[in-house]
Amino acid sequence: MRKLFVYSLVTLIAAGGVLQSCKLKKAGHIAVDDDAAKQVYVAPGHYDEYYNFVSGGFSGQVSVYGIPSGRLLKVIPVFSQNGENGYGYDENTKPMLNTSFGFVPWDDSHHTQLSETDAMYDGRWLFINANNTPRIARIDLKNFQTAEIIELPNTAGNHASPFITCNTEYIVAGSRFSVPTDYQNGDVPIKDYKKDFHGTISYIKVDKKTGGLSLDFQLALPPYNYDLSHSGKNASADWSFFTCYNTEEAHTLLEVNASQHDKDYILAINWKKAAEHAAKGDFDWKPCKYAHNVMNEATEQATSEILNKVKVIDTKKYNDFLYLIPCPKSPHGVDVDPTGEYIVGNGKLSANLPVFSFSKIEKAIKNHKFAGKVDGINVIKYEDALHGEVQSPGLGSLHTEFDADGNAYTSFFISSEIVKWSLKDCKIEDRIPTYYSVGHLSVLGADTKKPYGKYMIAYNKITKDCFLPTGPELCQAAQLYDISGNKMKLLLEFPLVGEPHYASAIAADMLKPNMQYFTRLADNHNPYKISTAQQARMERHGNRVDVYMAAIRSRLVPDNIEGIKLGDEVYFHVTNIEQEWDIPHGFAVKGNNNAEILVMPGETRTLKWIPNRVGILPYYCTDFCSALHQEMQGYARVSPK
Ligand code: CUK
Ligand code: CUA
Repeated sequence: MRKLFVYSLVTLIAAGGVLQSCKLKKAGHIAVDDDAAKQVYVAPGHYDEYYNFVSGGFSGQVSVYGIPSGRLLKVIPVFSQNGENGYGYDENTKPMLNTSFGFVPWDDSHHTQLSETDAMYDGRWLFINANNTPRIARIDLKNFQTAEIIELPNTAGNHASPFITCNTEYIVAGSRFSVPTDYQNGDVPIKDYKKDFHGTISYIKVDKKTGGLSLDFQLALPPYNYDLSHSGKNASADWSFFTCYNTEEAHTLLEVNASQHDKDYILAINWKKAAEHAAKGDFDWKPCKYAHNVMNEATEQATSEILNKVKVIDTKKYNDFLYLIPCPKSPHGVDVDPTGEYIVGNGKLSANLPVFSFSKIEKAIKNHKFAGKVDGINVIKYEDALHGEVQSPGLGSLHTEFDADGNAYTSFFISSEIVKWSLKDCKIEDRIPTYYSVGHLSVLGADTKKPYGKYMIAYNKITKDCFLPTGPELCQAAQLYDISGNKMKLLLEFPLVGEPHYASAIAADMLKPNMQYFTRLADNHNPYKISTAQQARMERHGNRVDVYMAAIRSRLVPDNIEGIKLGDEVYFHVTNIEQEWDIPHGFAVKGNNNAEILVMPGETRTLKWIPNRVGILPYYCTDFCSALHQEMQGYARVSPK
């Protein structure tokens, strides 16, 4: 009977989502204030105030928008090969996509996080997760390039990731899918889920100076789905919080079987204490395989190594640092407010929105007041942790963000709206529709202790009639709201790349002073670099041919290459010897079934070519770089063996 009820609730909610998204607005039917255009118009010669780093979802990349204009400034390739600039195709960056499974050309990225010092952005790095083949990437904000990628062993569905602690001590990552660990025999019947499957949470250390990532330790946990995470601030700075759904431990028909429990959990972890256990030796070294890829700045060449063991803390044995807090009903996001006191659990299927109090949680722990234990982990009573509930705010709450004035903003996927409420008394203050089905929100700066406020962006899943139709496949949409007054105001709608999940925004003034405009040739230590056109040459070693090529307006040197034979492996090492900002050169050779490349000033990039046809194959610069760009061409002669 209960099952039937839950099933119909789920169906109803699913249907509700469809109904809502079919309630199409008609072009021109949304009221926007007369001055909206003025607020988002950035005139030629002027810049946007914020960079907005938006996860690309199934594209695997990060896109960078200017706010308030909503203009797309750049796509930063991270977890997918990128046809625009050769990332993942050229010999220099290919190793960035290596994993313990081999080369993975495309992944799914969900959450961005900016590095912080004292719970404020410091403008150094941006982190993002790969969901499918579990990895975390670090992007260097001085050149907007992916600098490092580390794979996570014992993990599947790296979704509760990469959430950082407030001095960027650790990146925290939780597994959405429980699986047999890498050190078990994985060939087990799936029906033995409860016995043989495990959840894993990882703590990845970030080097203070270099940003370098290293996997410090992991926690072995009950087989729930660890969906999302957030770190504490101020009093709660030593804590990270995770949502757990599927506490039913179901492995089939999750839409019904994982919706049975009235309450699932928020898992609160004192990471400082956990790290002390790891330092004390309260762990087992477990064998596993995972990749660590690093881009060497001086040579612009990536290296990839496979590591083979990790410290795992068994939480059945050591559990004086983690606690479960009941949270209704299949929670998605868990969000900590700028003071660090309030923790919001976004129950997707829950009627009310619970707000927990960190000081109350601390008190319950101090007084050893628990409702019982699950898998050795103490459970705090719902009422003992609860600050209050926002009553019937909307349907399908996913994520909550905060401004600096004690207000929270929650996204509701099913009722397609954003609800603003007050943290202090959990009273609803305002609501505004989204077009359509909002996922994540970003109140600019909301994950610091002092949000910028001013603007909020909704990242929506369904577009329908927002823009001119483009056939069956539509881009997804963002909406920009003014939140400086009591009422939220819609200002702008703009299209996105891939699927936006979480996004981070930083004041542009913070990044501009450290921006690197081009590589000085003297700082380029790539072994295949040449510094002048005179150094251009071709070298043969067996069937390997190395062409050291210079690109400069408006020549490719050498421009005639003879002596290549069928069966050769040809490497074009193209150095762009320009020493001026914003003069890239491209390089493509006819019929190369590998790739093309794009080379920034002062850099060297290597393109591999295995010619498979006898004849004259032209090559040329693919980026219009001067009035004589069309003259920037050459011929390669391929002869029989
Ligand atoms: S998730 Cu996408 S709407 Cu992957 Cu953060 Cu919630
Ligand atoms: Cu170089 Cu066109």
